[in-house]
Amino acid sequence: MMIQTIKTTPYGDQKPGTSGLRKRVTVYQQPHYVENYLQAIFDSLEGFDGQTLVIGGDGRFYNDVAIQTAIRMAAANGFGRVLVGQGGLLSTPAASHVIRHHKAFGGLVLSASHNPGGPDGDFGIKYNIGNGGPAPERITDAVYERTKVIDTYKTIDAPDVALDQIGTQHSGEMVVEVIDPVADYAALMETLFDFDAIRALFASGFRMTFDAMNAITGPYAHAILEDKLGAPKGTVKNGTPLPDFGQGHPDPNLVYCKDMFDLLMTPEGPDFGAASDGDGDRNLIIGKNRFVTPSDSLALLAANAHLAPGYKSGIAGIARSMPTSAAADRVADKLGIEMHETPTGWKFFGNLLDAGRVTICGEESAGTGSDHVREKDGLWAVLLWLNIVAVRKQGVDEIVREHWATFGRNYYTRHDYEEVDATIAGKLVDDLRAQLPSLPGKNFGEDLQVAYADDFKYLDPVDGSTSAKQGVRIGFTDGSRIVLRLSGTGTVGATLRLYLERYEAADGRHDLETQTALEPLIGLSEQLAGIKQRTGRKDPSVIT
Ligand code: VG1
Ligand code: CO
Repeated sequence: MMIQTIKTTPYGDQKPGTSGLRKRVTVYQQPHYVENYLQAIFDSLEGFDGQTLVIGGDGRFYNDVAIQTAIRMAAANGFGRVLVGQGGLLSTPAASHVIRHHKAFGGLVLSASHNPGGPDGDFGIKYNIGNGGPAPERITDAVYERTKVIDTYKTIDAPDVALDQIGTQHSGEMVVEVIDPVADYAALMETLFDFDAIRALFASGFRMTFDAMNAITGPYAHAILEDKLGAPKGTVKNGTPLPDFGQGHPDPNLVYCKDMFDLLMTPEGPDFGAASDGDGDRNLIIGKNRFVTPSDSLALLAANAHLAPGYKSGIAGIARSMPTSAAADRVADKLGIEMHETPTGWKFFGNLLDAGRVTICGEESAGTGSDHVREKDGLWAVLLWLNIVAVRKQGVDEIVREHWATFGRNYYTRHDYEEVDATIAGKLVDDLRAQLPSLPGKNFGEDLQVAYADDFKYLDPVDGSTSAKQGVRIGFTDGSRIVLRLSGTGTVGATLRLYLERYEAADGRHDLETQTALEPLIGLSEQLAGIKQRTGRKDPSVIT
């Protein structure tokens, strides 16, 4: 095997964000851009000689090109074996499972998740470690440092691997196994959930619609929901992964899944609607006449997890990202289990899951998951919901209402301002940060008194590492919160995320319209941060 050492020069913009390096496809298409980043990853790792690397992506445009490059470079850098999903496909949670199941050294997950794809869309590369989860900051920081000085990369002169052909091939001396992307994952789901109960639910006439958004979950959803669980053919919509997601925006929220939402609000509509994002790690859950906010979904799944066989002996603890509502905290409190608040991004859950301190994790951005893998998992959340509905023999709306009547309701919304001028956005957050010391104790209107105001800093209780500047948060004595942070996944300008939350007790009013319920906080956040005034925007780009 002739290893080639190719000269290159650094790019200044290869800093991994919340979840890997996400850029426009046109940026990734620059000479040596992919190679530089991959070599920087390999240079930041130790001890992989002869080991296994998992590679797979969400099938978006450029997936195939980057995978062939990655395979040749893995061979040149000394990996002994690569496991790659057929067609280059692996959903993010499936990739996490394959890494764990086959005891791989790590994996490359190629995705820009919910960002649009195609030649003018986005692409992304993320490295996951041997526990199946995204590399922690210690590694992503090292990768970034390496990208700044990289001057050579290693590859081999070998033909492309036939990605469509399941079975063993070689790239140079390295073994390449093309695997069925669905099989291992589907088998794992069968160990966690009561498939008989869900099958009986479908057999009884329960109707569901699942939108795979022309993205990666199509093959998984067809195989699990329709083939194994007996949901009628046609339950899964847009089930073939397309390189440009059919020109859609594979973000399962109420903007891009508006049609499904509308359908679920009609009497003729199905009983249950769900969707997942580009790489299959997010979930949208809508019951008949009831959209479940992701923060509520986390709390509900945690409270009911014991109804599924995989969690029948209970859960060890719950973790949520800081901006996620505190609904789950009330469940943890009642169950008497650990509760953790981490920075945004799944990489911060890995240590807690590995240490067995938490079983279920979630983020307000439509991500929920458990210790079965080390990524959030869209279909897992859907299956757990179905399992709960099947066992409780109640509809989603009824389950949600009972939950609020027991724990109270955390009204919650997120306002995104996308593609804002980065300088204005940075200054806006800095200015709000500067006000923080003066806020505690202050009253705003009749009900709002500031209890604390800070910039979230996380101390990892497992390895003692710290992560500062993870978002500005202003908490009030009644449990309300205003949180503001800059997105770490956008590819153009800056995205400001404003998160608002208000608690209403178990015997309080649970039927207010969300934006109305949060109006005083929306007004106050404008008064304090001045997003509209400073950006000139009249409204948020997306409200979830
Ligand atoms: C967003 C979400 C965050 C999520 C991340 C990756 O990050 O807010 O909760 O973990 O996307 O999700 P940010 O930095 O833009 O707020 V995924 O499905 O895009 O891999
Ligand atoms: Co995703």
